[in-house]
Amino acid sequence: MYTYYIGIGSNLGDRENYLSFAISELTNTEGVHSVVHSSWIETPPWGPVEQGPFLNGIVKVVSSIEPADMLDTILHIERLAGRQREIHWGPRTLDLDIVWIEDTQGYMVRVNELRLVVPHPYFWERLFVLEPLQEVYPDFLYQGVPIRVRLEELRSVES
Ligand code: A4P
Ligand code: MG
Repeated sequence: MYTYYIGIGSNLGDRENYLSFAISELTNTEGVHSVVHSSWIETPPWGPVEQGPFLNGIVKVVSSIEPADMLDTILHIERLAGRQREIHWGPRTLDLDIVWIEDTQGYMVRVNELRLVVPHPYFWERLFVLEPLQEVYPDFLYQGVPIRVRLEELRSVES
């Protein structure tokens, strides 16, 4: 069994509807035991592409699905939401990224494959990931640093 923390985002069309759609698809996926999500937060676009604001959150999924199959599951849900891959880091109806995985003992699961890298490479730099992650996982630590401390650092750089 794994616990997945999946980053979710949308900045095209009816954003809230795409996020709800993803939640119901994940909930109805075979091998998924529970789905809990953070609140949705509106965030300014991060990165070099000029685009509209995102609605972001984190979805916590407990599941027996193996990581590579979970990637296929989320890519399938993105396609169902009409996601087209055009611009890297560009606007999207639905983006699902596996941010963090733990095993049953609570140990982090690392994946380093061509198709899948976990922890997600930029997650520790991104307020739009860490703010909702803190909501569903307040005791989260990365390399010994509590998420609350990291958020303070990132917020002080931003302001
Ligand atoms: N892939 C590798 N590792 C993973 C993983 N941990 N989770 C591969 C999911 N996929 C992973 O992804 C391309 C390929 O990455 C997948 O086919 C999978 O095999 P993609 O979603 O098509 O490409 P992308 O989204 O353009 O790139 P990427 O790196 O996912 O972009 P990001 O990092 O998601 O950035 N600003 C705000 N405020 N909020 C956002 O949500 N998102 C982005 C996109 C930019 N700015 C943003 C936001
Ligand atoms: Mg993505």
